[in-house]
Amino acid sequence: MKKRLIITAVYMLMAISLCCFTAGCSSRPQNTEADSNVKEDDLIVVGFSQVGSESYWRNMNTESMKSVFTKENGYRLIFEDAQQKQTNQITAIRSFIQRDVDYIVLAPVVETGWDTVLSEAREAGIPVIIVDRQVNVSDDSLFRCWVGSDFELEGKLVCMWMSKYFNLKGISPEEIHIADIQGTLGSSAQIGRTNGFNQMSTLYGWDVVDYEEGEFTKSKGKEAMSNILRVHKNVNVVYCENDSEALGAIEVLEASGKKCGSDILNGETMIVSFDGFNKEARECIADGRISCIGECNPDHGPRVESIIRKLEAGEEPEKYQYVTEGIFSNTPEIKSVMISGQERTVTVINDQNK
Ligand code: GYE
Repeated sequence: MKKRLIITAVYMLMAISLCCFTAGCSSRPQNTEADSNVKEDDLIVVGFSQVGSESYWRNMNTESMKSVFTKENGYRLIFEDAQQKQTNQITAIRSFIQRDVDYIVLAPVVETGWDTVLSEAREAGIPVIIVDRQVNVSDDSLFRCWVGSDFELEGKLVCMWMSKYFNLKGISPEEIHIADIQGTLGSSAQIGRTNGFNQMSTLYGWDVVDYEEGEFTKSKGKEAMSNILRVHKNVNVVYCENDSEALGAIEVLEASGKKCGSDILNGETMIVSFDGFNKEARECIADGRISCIGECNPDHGPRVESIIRKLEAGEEPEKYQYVTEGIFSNTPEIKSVMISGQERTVTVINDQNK
């Protein structure tokens, strides 16, 4: 920011002296070459290291970021896709430091392993904003702030919805044989959703039959579902840690002759998942093949932009900013779920609003 201010001041002085020389100080500066340079140099340069393009959620998140960090809004965005690899993210951050960007925005693939590179950013005096998943660092002054979802709460809310549904239909805990298709191991979204699931399944006494890694992708979701079906013939609920995995799981279940739906007492397999903004997943909720989705909002672009505006104005943004999220389902009887004093509304998705 300091660098931009100095450059801007130098160009302003140049423009003023040019104006005084050619037309006297009473007229406004003409559109000189120096002016157009001022505009380019005045842009706030943001280096964004994105996880990858593993899921529908991720693509929407990328779009959200790209749509706000535009030249018209006063930014130059350097976007790097890490293809789900932390080493690529570390390389990207180092290249941002070399290019002396104004801000580094990091959507970290996993939580650990960031201390060294974030110290390098701090030494270079570049503020780091963490978005979506979190980092687990020894010193949290290595980043200015974080904005994203409470993944453990999301997990608990979905489990709470299931419990309400089972009570409503008179399904007892021993009848629940549930498998968890996990997201990328070590990512906050996986850690939180798995923790929420573990706590609630223990609390309710469900029979947890398996955990399989699905890496948040449709193809891995399919592999995971095939593995589960091979070993656990009795599985009747699948807790998918995102919609991409859920769509993969549904394909496999249907190909093996099973019907996806909430009526587990009559042989259906219940699918629950997270995210909720993808068209295909919303159609599955509307037609009953997905029973419940914990909302995970991907629209972080405007949130990160407002953090940068605060920092530019010399204000201190809140360190941890949690986005409030609800639940999507097709069951009108369950209107809300409440956990740890937090009540969340259930939005019913049907053919009209899918
Ligand atoms: O739920 C999943 C994506 O970190 C919240 O990552 C994000 C998760 C999201 O691949 O679809």
